[in-house]
Amino acid sequence: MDISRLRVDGKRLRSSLEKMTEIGATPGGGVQRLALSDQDKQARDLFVQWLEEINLEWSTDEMGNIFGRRRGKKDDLPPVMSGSHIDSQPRGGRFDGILGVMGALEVLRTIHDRGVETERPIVIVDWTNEEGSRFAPAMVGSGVWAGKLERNWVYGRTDIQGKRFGEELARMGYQGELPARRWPVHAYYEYHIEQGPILEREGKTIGAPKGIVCLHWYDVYLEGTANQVGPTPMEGRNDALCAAAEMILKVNALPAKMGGHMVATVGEIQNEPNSRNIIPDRVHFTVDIRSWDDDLALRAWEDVRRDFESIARSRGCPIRIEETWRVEHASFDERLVKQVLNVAQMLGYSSHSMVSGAGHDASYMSQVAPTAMIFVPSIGGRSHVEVENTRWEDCEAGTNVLLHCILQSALEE
Ligand code: HGY
Ligand code: MN
Ligand code: MN
Repeated sequence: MDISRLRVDGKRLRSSLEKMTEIGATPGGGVQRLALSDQDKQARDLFVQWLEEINLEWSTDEMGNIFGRRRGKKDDLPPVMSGSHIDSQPRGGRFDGILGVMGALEVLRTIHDRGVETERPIVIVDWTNEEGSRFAPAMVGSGVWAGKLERNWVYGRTDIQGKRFGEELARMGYQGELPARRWPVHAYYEYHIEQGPILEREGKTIGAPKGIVCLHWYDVYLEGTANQVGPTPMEGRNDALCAAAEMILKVNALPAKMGGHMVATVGEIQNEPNSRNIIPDRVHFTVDIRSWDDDLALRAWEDVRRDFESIARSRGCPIRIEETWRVEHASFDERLVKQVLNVAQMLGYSSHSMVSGAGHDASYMSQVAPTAMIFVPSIGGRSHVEVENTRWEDCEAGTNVLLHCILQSALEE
């Protein structure tokens, strides 16, 4: 069989994605499948059912990562691995993460249907809690598996209701016996929507990122003095929300102040008691700083942290800061990145080299195995929103590139 003529079944890929979209579907046309939620479980159940349909042995480790394995002729060789995540953002998009899992599944279905034998085994993976929205930080499934995060620390993380990660994982029924501990991987490919405007602006179909920026996450807690808003004079107030407001604008001004390519965002805030006629006395907000230059991101944090402390002093609002999580910028394997570009060209797709501003499990995988990603365009550059969208032809194109990258690596001795 001339392997180079193999192509995936775009209709079957679309049907699987549409079935997954029904799980946690939101009124605005997006999905909500928060990590370890009932919707995450439902989607996982469907995923393993599909793995069984193509006779894949599957397993779950103690982080709930799901691995489906297809044997190779030389089955003891390190496998080629591909996957992403099933969990989503609140009111998230229909493609983020799930495209990479369904894409890898479509590749395995195609190989299965055509009876292709590969030298190396192939492993498909769903990584637990890539998003880090319900339980911070992000990418904990791949982070523990790669040996970069400590399992019990992750188990102890809580969501806004105080539910613990480890208990929710057990409740959901995907807390496996297998240790979440890495084993040798020959090549890891992650297929994902770009989540930005570059491919659409350049008119290109396939993105080949050279890597992913660093992600630094912080949590800031402020204490004020609650009081009745009417009788309490303005001077002498310790208004925790006003302190937070000043700090949030400092975060927003940080990239321009520091120069260099960086983004800095406050995405989440809780304000208590959150009543219109009580001066707020407890505020929590998050800070997300990203840059290709890890040192610049660290210097930026030190700078804004000094501002936070002086604002807290001047407003008489004691501050507590948690340096929650940092993952270094990821540099992908040059040979595999080149392979993505060559395969795109072989298949007749236009391509573009870039850097990923979004974090992915490939951030951790690149620290322990040769890694590359394949991007397809996000319409309007939108993601983490219900209107997130990618053309079906582009979904099929990216999956064809994934198919031939996996095959080329799996046929290597
Ligand atoms: O934060 C990110 O970029 C990813 O969606 N976890
Ligand atoms: Mn993602
Ligand atoms: Mn995401």
